[in-house]
Amino acid sequence: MRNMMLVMALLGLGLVPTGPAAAHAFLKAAVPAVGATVTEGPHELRLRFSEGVEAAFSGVTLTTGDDQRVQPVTVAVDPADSTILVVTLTAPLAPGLYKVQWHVVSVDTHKTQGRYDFTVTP
Ligand SMILES: [Cu+2]
Repeated sequence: MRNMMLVMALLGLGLVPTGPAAAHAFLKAAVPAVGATVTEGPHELRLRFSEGVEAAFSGVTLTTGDDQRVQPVTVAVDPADSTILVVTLTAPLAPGLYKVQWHVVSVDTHKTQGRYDFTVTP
């Protein structure tokens, strides 16, 4: 009984890998890519997940290497593909390190979250 409750709690946190059938939304790809170094400052970020995500309960926080928040114009689900979150920026990103933190609720209502960095060089 106690073990079952622990499993349920961990499932709620998205910490138990339960295979493709569970359909949690994990980050599959991103533009700029996870860990990438790009030479042109992007004007948007695209995060592709393994499942469709719910825009109302999903978000992306972008900060610079020295923890300054970069406020996007919008964070929205791509109208053509519900597995993609699009972060539209006010201007192309200046050179520097950027940290992306994401949290999503997939269409099956499960929460997942993660983070990655990328770098813009002059
Ligand atoms: Cu799930």
